[in-house]
Amino acid sequence: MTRRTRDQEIDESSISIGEPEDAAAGKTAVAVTMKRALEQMGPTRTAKTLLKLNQTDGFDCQGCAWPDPSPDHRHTAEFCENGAKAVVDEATKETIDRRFFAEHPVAELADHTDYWLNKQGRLLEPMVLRPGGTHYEPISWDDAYATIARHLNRLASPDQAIFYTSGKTSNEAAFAYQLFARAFGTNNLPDCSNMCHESTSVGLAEVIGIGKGSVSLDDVHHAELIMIMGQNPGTNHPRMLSALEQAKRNGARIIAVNPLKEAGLIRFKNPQTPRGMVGPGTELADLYLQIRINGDLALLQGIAARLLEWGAVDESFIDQHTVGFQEYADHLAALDWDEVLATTGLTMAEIDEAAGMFRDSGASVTCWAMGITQHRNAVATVKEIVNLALLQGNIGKPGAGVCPVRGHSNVQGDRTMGIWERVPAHFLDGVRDEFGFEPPREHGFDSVASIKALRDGDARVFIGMGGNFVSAAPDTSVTEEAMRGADLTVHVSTKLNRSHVVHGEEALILPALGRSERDQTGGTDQRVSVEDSMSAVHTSRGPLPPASPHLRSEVDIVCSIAEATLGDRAPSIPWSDFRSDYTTIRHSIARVVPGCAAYDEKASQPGGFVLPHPPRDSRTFPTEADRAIFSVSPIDVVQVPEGRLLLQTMRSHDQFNTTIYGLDDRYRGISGGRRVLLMHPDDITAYGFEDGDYVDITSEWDGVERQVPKFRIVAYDQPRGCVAAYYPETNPLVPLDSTAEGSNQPTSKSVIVRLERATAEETGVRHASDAGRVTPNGRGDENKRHVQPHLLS
Ligand SMILES: Nc1nc2c(c(=O)[nH]1)N[C@H]1C(S)=C(S)[C@@H](COP(=O)(O)OP(=O)(O)OC[C@H]3O[C@@H](n4cnc5c(=O)[nH]c(N)nc54)[C@H](O)[C@@H]3O)O[C@H]1N2
Ligand SMILES: Nc1nc2c(c(=O)[nH]1)N[C@H]1C(S)=C(S)[C@@H](COP(=O)(O)OP(=O)(O)OC[C@H]3O[C@@H](n4cnc5c(=O)[nH]c(N)nc54)[C@H](O)[C@@H]3O)O[C@H]1N2
Ligand code: SF4
Ligand SMILES: [Mo]
Repeated sequence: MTRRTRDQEIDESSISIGEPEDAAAGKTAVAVTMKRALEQMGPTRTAKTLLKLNQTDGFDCQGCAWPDPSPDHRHTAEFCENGAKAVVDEATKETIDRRFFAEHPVAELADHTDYWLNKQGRLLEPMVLRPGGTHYEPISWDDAYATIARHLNRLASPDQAIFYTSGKTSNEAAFAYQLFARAFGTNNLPDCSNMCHESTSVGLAEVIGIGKGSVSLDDVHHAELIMIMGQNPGTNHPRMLSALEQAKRNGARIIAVNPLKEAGLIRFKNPQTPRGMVGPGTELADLYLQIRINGDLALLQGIAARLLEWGAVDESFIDQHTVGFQEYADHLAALDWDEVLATTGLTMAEIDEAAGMFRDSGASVTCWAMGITQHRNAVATVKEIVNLALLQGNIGKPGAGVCPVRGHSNVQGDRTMGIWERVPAHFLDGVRDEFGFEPPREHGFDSVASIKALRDGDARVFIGMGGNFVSAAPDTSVTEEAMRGADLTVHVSTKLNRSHVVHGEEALILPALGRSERDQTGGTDQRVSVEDSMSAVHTSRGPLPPASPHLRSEVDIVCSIAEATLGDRAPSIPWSDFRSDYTTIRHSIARVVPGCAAYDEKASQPGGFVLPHPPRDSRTFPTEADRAIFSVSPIDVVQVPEGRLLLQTMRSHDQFNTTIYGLDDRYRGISGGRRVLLMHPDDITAYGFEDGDYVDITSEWDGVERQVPKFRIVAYDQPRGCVAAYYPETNPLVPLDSTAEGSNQPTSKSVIVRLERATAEETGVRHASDAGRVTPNGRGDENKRHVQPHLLS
């Protein structure tokens, strides 16, 4: 069976549970921010960084993609608790040098969690793990580039290389990186977006003609109704709460749709105001719909059916701007209400109340995030959000729109710059015309396809521009084995993570400058640019001296790899000009990327500029039909067999994706550990357990079982049959083949699981991520005592 690592045992033994909170931010958030900042950066660095964060002359927060207010509306402290944590984590004074790597064999590092690895500090110089080696050793930058070039140039086909990107990469680095991959000869440009908002991009592009949201911050401030679905902004987009507070002050109402009662959706204590610091704060959700996991599509159809019955629709918008209305209306007229109620777990009165709020609103915004996109039918749900908006003409008018809230700070910009395995042909034409080579036209691998290609030996080299692919990807044990099969793995990184210690035959860690650091590549001060979740582009310039003189910028690293690899191939790409002056890259962006004319000038003005968005700007919809498209989707949800539960994997308040800052989830009342399973009190009893028991969690999919050991049950209010646990600890349970239809996004919020009491005598070998055992159905643990769970009717 299984042995847990020391890290995990510490986690298990130190968990403590209190009451969930019913308000976000306030005094505690400020105290936590200052304590972390002072501990890890000291007073001078703290002042230098936090006062420059999200200011027009400063740097863009490396946390989430929530937009900044216009320049004249910014505060001195224009950041949130979790933005500060992201900065502190990067600007920490802790560092790891070559002695650290000499002292710790890779095999030992692989036995630690991502939490421990990240805590060790900033990477300082390039490191290599030679074939058969036991330790990472220093390597010069030139030798590192030569190593990459050697591996890439001996591949049988350029399609055997994978160029992954995480969403922190600047527009300049992203543009250079995709250009390099395409000049090398492949569209294998998967990114974190494949696991994040891919379902959004696919769904929106199909029905409104562009894969991005249609609102501005001003629209949120002036909306009459805001519905927030599958999103936990108090933790993941905290400054969104300021925007929601402002909207409420302007008279907006808010509907929250979430299986969990998230503190940040209930009440906000704005630390910028006296009322928020010492008073009760602002109540946010007027209606809180505690929906069953994946019940959203049914809810949206229920609301729309009511609006149709009541005639609360915008007929002239429907006539002028849409197609497919009649089929959609017919579908809703025949809606099976029993199915809607069963799927949502809501009452008729609740759905009616939500529909009434839409009827009474002249301008509505719907926001969403991972609770919508990480399901099998996620693309259909995104299109259903659009259906509801179209019905009332809520696109392309002030105070209204569809608002996917993106994750990583520049994930949207990276896509705009061509980090996309299926980039449209006109983008490739632009590349060809600008740089005089014919880029490959065949689509490349997305994230899931990349894992399969590595697993099957069809890909031999993996390069990661930021990120932590091994921990972020689904099906950890399959992904880890796939990675170990590569000839070369390369990671451009700021901090140590699991993807460095689960490596190919040869491995490189290339340490990059972070956003908070001064970039003097080519001997001058360089700026970079980024795009937020609302298509606003602006520049960013870090204030701090770099953690080490050996760090290089991502732009520098990409251009140098390209030069070493391509030699005289693609001679018209000016890699060395790109590197010595990023303005050169911005000039190329202006000529290649749609909507980016005069890019350098516009991005550099205070507050930057907003990219064009035809539905938002002029109610034009560049779809196949040249109009917005109503779509018809069946209510087709995952059926959970008897005795099984539906697991969602989510973030705590103390992590940024796989970067774990600490072991507390303050708003949910959980502290000291992460190996917890949130479960309804009645389900706990029905399954024969007690609050505080330890269980092994097994997922069942397509005849294969995957397991993670020893999670502590925590009684937690949510719909019956639903459970929740943290990512990435539960990623071993997410089957690689279980992906959303149309977007191939892993279904991390819909995992069918069963629980068994954890046995005391678990032994055997296991890695720190507890890359769960994968066993054929029924042949797992013959001698484990199975607690046969049953559901109460
Ligand atoms: N501090 C911090 N900020 C972050 C991140 C971070 O890790 N830490 N990550 C960044 C990234 S990359 C992203 S993509 C975003 C993620 O931001 P979120 O999408 O808010 O992140 P999750 O924690 O995955 O939370 C999903 C929410 O959806 C709910 N949910 C789960 N299933 C369902 C469902 O079926 N229906 C509905 N209606 N709700 C459901 C969960 O209860 C939870 O509240 O945050 C970004 N910002
Ligand atoms: N089960 C489950 N799995 C999920 C999700 C989920 O909700 N549930 N969410 C998915 C989502 S939404 C996302 S976006 C992905 C995230 O996937 P990734 O983006 O791959 O993962 P991160 O944890 O954000 O990457 C963290 C690493 O990035 C590096 N890094 C940080 N800053 C910089 C920088 O400035 N430059 C460079 N070069 N490197 C840097 C550091 O070394 C750090 O260890 O995970 C996905 N996986
Ligand atoms: S809301 Fe997001 S971008 Fe803004 S400061 Fe917080 S983490 Fe940073
Ligand atoms: Mo994300």
